[in-house]
Amino acid sequence: MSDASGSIEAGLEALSERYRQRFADADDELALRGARAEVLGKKGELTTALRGMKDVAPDQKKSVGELVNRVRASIEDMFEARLAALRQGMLEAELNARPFDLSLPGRLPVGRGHLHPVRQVMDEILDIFKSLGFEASWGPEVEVEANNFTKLAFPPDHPATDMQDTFWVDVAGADPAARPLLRTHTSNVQVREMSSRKPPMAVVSGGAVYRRDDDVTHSPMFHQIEGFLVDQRVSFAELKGVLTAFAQRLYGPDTPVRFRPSYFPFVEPGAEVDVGCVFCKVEDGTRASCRVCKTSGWLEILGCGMIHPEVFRHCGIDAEAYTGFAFGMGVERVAMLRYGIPDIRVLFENDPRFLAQF
Ligand code: FA5
Repeated sequence: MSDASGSIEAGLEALSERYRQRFADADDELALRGARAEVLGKKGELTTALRGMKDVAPDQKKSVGELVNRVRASIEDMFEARLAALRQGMLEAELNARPFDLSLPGRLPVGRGHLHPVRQVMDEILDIFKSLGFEASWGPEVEVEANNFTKLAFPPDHPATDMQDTFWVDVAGADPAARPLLRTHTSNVQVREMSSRKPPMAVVSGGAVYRRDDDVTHSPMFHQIEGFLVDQRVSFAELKGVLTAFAQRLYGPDTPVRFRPSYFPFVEPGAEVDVGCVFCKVEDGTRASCRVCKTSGWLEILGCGMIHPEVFRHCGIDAEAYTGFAFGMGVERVAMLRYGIPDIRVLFENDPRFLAQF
């Protein structure tokens, strides 16, 4: 062995020993990687030591070369072993640490939520009818054509059944007599209740309905409330009494209420109910005219009428023995009038700055 190769060999062994200690002393991954760069990096100590190779005798170059590779591999192994040990230690520390309590309150104060304004108004309306003796019921939003249209005496070519107005649900192989759709009104609850029980009954129901509508006062999804009462000898007088009591509870006891003739296929006679405009009422109780009521002094709030005998027959109720009335209203419309909201779409944008106002 030449002097050069002997001193390289001794140097490499010392280097290897030094880095075994350096790696052992590194107590995190960053320090460990720093130490590795110092020995194996481009300007690292091992690379520098190899510069001495040029002085090694040609016949010893091979064995010194092999030694260098062994030392490099052994430093690499020491590094990997220490890295694995550090990672294992971190994992164990994490597992042994006190568990993070997900139920702890956040650092920033979080405002309390509340019911959506549409839901608040819907509950208020339902409560008024419940206090008048109506019982609450429920109906599905995906309905068959018969319960939404046919049994309510809509003629088959009625424009409401048109693709323009109704969302039809495409079900392959569905029976054409039971085509599914998204209900366009809550009057399906009338059909379901009257088909499944015997009068007398007074029912109120609220929920989402769907139409292909979209502008500042019409939304593709909105909410309605439906109510109906069936018994012997029910007349238009009871309809007027119940709906007047309702309107005056909702808008105030001195609110004027009027009934205007109107048409719905499932009632006869049919009417629309208007209340005196809540926006242009002046202090002495008289009403001026305003933009919201289009200078008429009246606001339409619901549709109603005496249940058509044809609807009773479709639901298996004796139309000779029973009469009844029904009504339906848009909840968003009531909420918009109550809070002076000019555009229905803000009710569904879920902007917390808007919702926090209710
Ligand atoms: C009906 O839906 C009848 N089922 C109501 C009824 C029930 C009449 C029982 C007689 C007896 P109409 O299509 O007019 O009626 O809708 C009722 C209310 O829903 C409207 O006055 C309006 O306030 C609301 N409305 C209708 N379309 C929309 C829409 N796209 N967005 C928001 N509200 C709407």
